[in-house]
Amino acid sequence: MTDCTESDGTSDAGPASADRRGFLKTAGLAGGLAGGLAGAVAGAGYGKFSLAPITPAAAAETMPAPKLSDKKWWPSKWGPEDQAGASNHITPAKVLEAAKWIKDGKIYKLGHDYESAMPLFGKRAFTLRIPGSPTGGPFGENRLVYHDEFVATEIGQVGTQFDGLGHIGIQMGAAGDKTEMRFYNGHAAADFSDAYGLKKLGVENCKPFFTRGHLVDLVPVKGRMMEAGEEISVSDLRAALQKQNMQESDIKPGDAIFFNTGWGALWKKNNDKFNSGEPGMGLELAQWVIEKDLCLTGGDTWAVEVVPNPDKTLAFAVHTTLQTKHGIYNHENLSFDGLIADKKYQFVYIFTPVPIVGATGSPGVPIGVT
Ligand code: UVW
Repeated sequence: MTDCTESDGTSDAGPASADRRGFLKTAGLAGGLAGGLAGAVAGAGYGKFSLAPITPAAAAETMPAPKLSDKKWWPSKWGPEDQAGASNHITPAKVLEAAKWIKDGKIYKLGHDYESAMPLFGKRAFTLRIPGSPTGGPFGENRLVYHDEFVATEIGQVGTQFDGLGHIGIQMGAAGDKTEMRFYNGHAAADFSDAYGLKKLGVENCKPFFTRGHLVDLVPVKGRMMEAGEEISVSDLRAALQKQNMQESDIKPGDAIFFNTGWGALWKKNNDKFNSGEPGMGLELAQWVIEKDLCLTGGDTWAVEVVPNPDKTLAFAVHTTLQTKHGIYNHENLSFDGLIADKKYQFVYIFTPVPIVGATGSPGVPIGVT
């Protein structure tokens, strides 16, 4: 069995990380780690008693491993250079197997429209302008006029969003030591993190998805919307499958699984509550996903995992477990209303991330075809 447990570091840069640190602060984690670093460095005889300068690498040697990450998770099963992760499951054979699920030719959009009114995590922004209005023209004697848009946003991390493998990593060494800030397949931030786009693990490395999708609707199981901080257990999953007349054994390697918690009903209705936390997967269910060898998880929430984690010392531990350690992708802020209205829980999930070179994620709306 593969280890599936760890925590995020606390040294994210950027405005959005302020909110992540808020969760960590609530958990009492940020201060604990900072104190741990100071203690470890002093205890090892560094500082004023040391003649050698304290390098991040030297400090890292004295650092305890991040919680639940006491062993390295690389090389990946797809090879030491792999950057495509679980999208490698999508082979021609897998596509043909999935295509058998298309029976009535109906297409369901599984995402939301992009607009400034959508809930945004932390201080992320979404702004669209049509300069000039119209932007240009008239051209030619036929007097063509045209509109172009200018969009300012964290393009891969707003609205319906697909996390690429360069998004989430673990600070394995000392704070700020990018040689030990590890991502999928052990790729270190020192080797690929770049202000002008990631040099490795950019979302363009992900292969297109065409695979079997299974929707697990928790609302009928609970008889209500799930609440923030409420974890979906494996027994909840099994209860939902039973209600939906689905067999757990029918969920195969390379398939995708989606969770409807009801939280998506808050979208644009109560953005503050939507952003305040969420129900979702915990480490037990993450382990089930790993054992099933799936390619992707998705849900009607902004992280698809339980926030805050019931273990208050952990932050986004499912992200680091599935994405960082196993290359299993995550599709956030989805909507399953059409599928649920038609009682369709199995479909072909189709999505190609927008191949923005060096991007951490992708916008775009996947479709479910039945
Ligand atoms: C984080 O960035 C932690 O979460 P998400 O992938 O949900 O945006």
